[in-house]
Amino acid sequence: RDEQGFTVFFTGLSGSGKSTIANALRVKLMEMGGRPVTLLDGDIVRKNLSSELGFSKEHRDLNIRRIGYVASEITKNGGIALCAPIAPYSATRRAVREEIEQYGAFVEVHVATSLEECERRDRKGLYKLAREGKIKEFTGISDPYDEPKDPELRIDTETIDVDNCAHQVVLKLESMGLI
Ligand code: GGZ
Repeated sequence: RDEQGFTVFFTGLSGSGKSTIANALRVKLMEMGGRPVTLLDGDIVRKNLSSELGFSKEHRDLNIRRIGYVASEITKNGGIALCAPIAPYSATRRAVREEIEQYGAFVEVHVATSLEECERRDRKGLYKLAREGKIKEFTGISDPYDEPKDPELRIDTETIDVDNCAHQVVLKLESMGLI
């Protein structure tokens, strides 16, 4: 049995479905038994680890580096870390990848829900507020999102359901020999 630690790093727009898929994946991995799984969700990290940070490039980068550091420690110790921040900057994602690959595998999953679809769903009403200028520096509206060029996996949430999305990640992890 392979006990190499690894990190699954979801990236995508607000409302793309990162948290939902990461949670479904967490349940699947836990059902497989044995190994501890730590979910570093965007919301939870912002509340507990990055509560003083806003959404400038500097603060987003600091937030992602903190997530990367925690994930690298988990990976180093043979655990499984699931991260689900927006992580809009490709250079920062690459830095986190390099940090984690010293200790185990880094599996970047682009939750590729289009801006149009995220805005149409607008589950939390944030896109509307961003369009009205009531939220500044909002990713996709008034702040950048660098599309991942070469992720291990790209998921289309517009045509497949959550359970199936999580299953695709499981298949990828199996094909990489990680589970
Ligand atoms: C993007 C924002 C912003 C701005 C508040 N831009 O859908 P949500 O609500 O739950 O997910 C978004 C979350 C993004 O935090 P992250 O830590 O994932 O971002 S980053 O990786 O860039 O550090 C959204 C909410 O916070 N939110 N203001 N201006 N998202």
